[in-house]
Amino acid sequence: MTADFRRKIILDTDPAIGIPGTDADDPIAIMLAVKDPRLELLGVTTIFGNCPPDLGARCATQVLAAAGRSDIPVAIGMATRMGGDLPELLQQAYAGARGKPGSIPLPALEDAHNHQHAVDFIIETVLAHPGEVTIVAIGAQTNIALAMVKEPKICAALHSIVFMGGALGFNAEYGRGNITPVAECNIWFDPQAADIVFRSGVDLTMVGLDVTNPSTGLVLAKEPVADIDATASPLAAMFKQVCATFLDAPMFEWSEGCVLYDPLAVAVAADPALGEFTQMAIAVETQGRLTLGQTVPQRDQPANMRVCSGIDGKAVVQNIVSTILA
Ligand SMILES: [Ca+2]
Repeated sequence: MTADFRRKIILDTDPAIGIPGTDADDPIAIMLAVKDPRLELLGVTTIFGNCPPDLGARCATQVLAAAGRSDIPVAIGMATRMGGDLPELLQQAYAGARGKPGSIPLPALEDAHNHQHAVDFIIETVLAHPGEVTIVAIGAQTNIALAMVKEPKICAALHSIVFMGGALGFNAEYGRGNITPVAECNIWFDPQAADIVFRSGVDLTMVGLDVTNPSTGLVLAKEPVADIDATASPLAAMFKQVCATFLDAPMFEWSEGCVLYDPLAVAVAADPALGEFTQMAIAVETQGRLTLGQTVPQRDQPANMRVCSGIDGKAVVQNIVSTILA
């Protein structure tokens, strides 16, 4: 890597800060995307997931402000799946605590986005930098799939997509599913969208539950979070606050600490040789009654993505923390 090269990325995310019952990994991924010197963050696009996308835009704006990067645009994306519906469990969650600001004050909505829809932001930004933009997708893939449908030229114009999503079962304990026994959240949230992305022909890298789990060491434990000096910078304070919300009300009972699912996708975008990778053909189940959203290896098909199959999670976590706090 040369010193003057920075990979241009758009971060498509479902960030929530200070909202009980949400994950801390999206805001940490935004912080890493801003701070990693190998990346140039062109914009943040929000999608439904941890919270609705308009609330997510307010959260992203607050994180960018803490990082001193209010110049980075935030565009609000889809509030539903491509089909226009929203999973029942999210409708219920958004009617409760996950539909409104929590313990961290947020800017008003009119101050929290660039007044352009995420789908159009993706299209315009990718076409403005042909061959250069990587989308790091760390939520449902609805915005990206709709951008591909609305302007198919972006498929040839994209450099690549790195996504956190899916589960293949390499890891018997964690590598199957987290929202259903066989499906991972981001893919299950909109299987039709993932199917379009997987068949797009774009250079794809999958960072799934097989590596984003406690067995690889990819856990930000309580102790290092407690050790962060919140007076060091607004970003350090935000980092600590965001982790505290998650540690107080974890989304999954996998471990004591924050599993850094989404930041790993950002880290892989910054360093494509970060772990071990396997070329595979992966399809998405879009029909199954019990298997909706399952990511299925296709033995007889040509590979359509490189799959992250091994990482030194402990080293990755240390690197992420030191990069954000640098
Ligand atoms: Ca996410």
